[in-house]
Amino acid sequence: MSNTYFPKIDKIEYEGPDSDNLMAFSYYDENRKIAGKTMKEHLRFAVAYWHTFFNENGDPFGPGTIEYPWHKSSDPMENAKHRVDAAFEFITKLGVPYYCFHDRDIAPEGSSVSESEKNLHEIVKLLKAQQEETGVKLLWGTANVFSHPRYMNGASTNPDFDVVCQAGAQVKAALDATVELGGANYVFWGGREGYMHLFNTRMRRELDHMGTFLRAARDYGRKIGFEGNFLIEPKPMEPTKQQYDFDSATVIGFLREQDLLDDFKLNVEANHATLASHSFAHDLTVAAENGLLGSIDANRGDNQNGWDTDYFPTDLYDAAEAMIVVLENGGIAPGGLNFDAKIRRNSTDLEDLFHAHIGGIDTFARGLIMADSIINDPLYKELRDDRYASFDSGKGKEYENGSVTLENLRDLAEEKGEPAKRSGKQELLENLFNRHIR
Ligand code: XUL
Ligand code: CO
Repeated sequence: MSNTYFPKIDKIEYEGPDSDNLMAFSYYDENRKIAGKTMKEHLRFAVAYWHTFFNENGDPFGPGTIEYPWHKSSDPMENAKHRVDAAFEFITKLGVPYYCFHDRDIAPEGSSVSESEKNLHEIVKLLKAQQEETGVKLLWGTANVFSHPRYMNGASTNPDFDVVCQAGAQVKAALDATVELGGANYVFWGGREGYMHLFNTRMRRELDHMGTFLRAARDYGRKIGFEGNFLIEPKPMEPTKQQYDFDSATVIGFLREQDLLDDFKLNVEANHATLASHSFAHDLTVAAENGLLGSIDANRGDNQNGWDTDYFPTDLYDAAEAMIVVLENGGIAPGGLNFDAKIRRNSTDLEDLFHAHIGGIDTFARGLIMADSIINDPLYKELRDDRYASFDSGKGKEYENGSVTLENLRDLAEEKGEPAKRSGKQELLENLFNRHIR
């Protein structure tokens, strides 16, 4: 493993909250046990190849601002090879167990389907060797079927079948790569699976095409031995004005309608949930309570504006709320917490990549500590359980079981009279939550 690109950085260690070393973890002690598992096992952190090793802080208004020393060649394949070395040097120094990629982040597109496959395969061999040497694993792979101009009208929902074929070729190769690298999950983020205007769109037809495409991908994946979860990553908009995978609830309805529930779960991203006017915890809860929480893209938006800023997560409240859902879900495995987050355009030192990840990791480690503490506060459980106690026995229980008619409800209403007021205790619960901030 190389020491070429970040020579001044040693392995990031846990030094505890009293250390003033900002190149160390204050809260993430990977071997510390919480609720019977180590922090490493709970959090399953992953580095996103595209933001951290590929994009150079470009935005829609201008080119990149950071120059990656692994991108010095004029040959994109040479750069892709150096990128593998840089990625594994970074990930091992950071000390997280996983990474995630799009096909096009790891290897450049060629001038034909087979040349693209060849490029991908060549890089996959290098990634595999690095995985074996370092023990770092692949959390998920995916295909970028949204950047190339051919996908301007969508990939699987494109009105042109020829474009659907191109998307199929890419997803097939990305599945091959994911399986070859032992990936635990495979993600579909429907970047342009939506529309820009209803006047030129047959929505029902596009949704059915998406279902057909996902079933074909599922069938191929299972055929080549992929045993992990397929994940859909909801997002309501951007780049299209209206995306079909709007939020967790919408995706669950779609999976049910398209008969995909046995193989697919959700990859919930914080900033996508907030773009859909939900909280991060809301979309996680919808997924978890339907048994479909597959994995998490950890980042955050900006309260001041609506778009997908992909900030690194630093908000302790958000992290604690998210980790409550994860703990109550019994964990996130075989998913994990992928930092689908980018440093700011004016963060131009390579060390900034470390600071960003250290901050995100510590935020979620602290969120985990707080979440465990809140869950174990008897008042937190009691207050919620008590609110529903009228359904635990008697007519309330019978109602839950479906054996109370509307006429019965009417008679019970008359018999019981006006219900007593019961406080929701919101402020008390918020204060209780704050008492667990450590
Ligand atoms: C885009 C986004 C993607 C997916 C993978 O908003 O989140 O990076 O996570 O395609
Ligand atoms: Co994402």
